[in-house]
Amino acid sequence: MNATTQNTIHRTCSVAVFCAIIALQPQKATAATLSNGWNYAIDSFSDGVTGPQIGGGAFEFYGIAVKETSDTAFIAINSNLSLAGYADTAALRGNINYGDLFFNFSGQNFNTANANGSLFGIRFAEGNDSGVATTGVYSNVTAKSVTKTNSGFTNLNQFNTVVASQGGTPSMGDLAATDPYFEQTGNWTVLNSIAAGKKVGEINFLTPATLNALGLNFAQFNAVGSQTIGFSFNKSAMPSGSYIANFFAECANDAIAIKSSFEASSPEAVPEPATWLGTFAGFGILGMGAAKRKIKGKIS
Ligand SMILES: [Ca+2]
Ligand SMILES: [Ca+2]
Ligand SMILES: [Ca+2]
Repeated sequence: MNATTQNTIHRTCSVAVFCAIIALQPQKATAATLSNGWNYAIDSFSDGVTGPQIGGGAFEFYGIAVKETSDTAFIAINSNLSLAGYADTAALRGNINYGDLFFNFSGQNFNTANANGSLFGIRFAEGNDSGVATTGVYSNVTAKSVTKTNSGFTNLNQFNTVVASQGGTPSMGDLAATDPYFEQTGNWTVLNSIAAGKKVGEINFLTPATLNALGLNFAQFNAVGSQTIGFSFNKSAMPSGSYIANFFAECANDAIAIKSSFEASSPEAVPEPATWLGTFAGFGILGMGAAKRKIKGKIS
């Protein structure tokens, strides 16, 4: 092997290592964006599809934010889509509305969590095509697609391709548009609506004044959609820990996901039994060790 060949190999390796490091860097905006206790996921402002208009139309979603106290979770959405939905006689129930808001604490991708029935969901749009009867918080949720009956996209790849071809930038809030968390291809694979679930709590809508008093401020991120929708629910309806939450339009004309976490609902909560057992076991071992040392000390 001559020096030139060696040098080429060396450079090729360096580039490969460099690329591997770059690939390990998190995608833009995956880190929590915190302000006044709210965690924001800001979406692309140019990926809402409204007929031929890409960006800024009736289906543009700008952001979602989450805040919590010891017992209450607050959700806020900034968007151009009203809670009444977009009137369309061709759409199921006469409007293309928000789908439902999903929470996934399982660490699995959306389809796997859905297959396991481990999703949680919130129906917040009364006029949408949710499979559950009333607004509220649901556990043991399974999800369905309602894009076909709402003049929507067949799959996410189709949405991403249409947006990019018209000069828009598709994104999924805290996730990249092509993140494998969601199925990208196939027929009617955008699961955007609750099919079934068990009701475990109610939601309470929050006025703009209440949201302001809670320190919500989408405008600091230039998220200036015409609608700001807010609601709260009791955290006892959901687990604590890290989650990915997301919602789509019923037509999948825009969508946002946020990565966040809930603290345990009561900060004074006693340790789990397993923790106590572990602690006693630890004391036991320490005690035995001390006893052995004593005995050893006496013998020697
Ligand atoms: Ca958007
Ligand atoms: Ca509908
Ligand atoms: Ca989006």
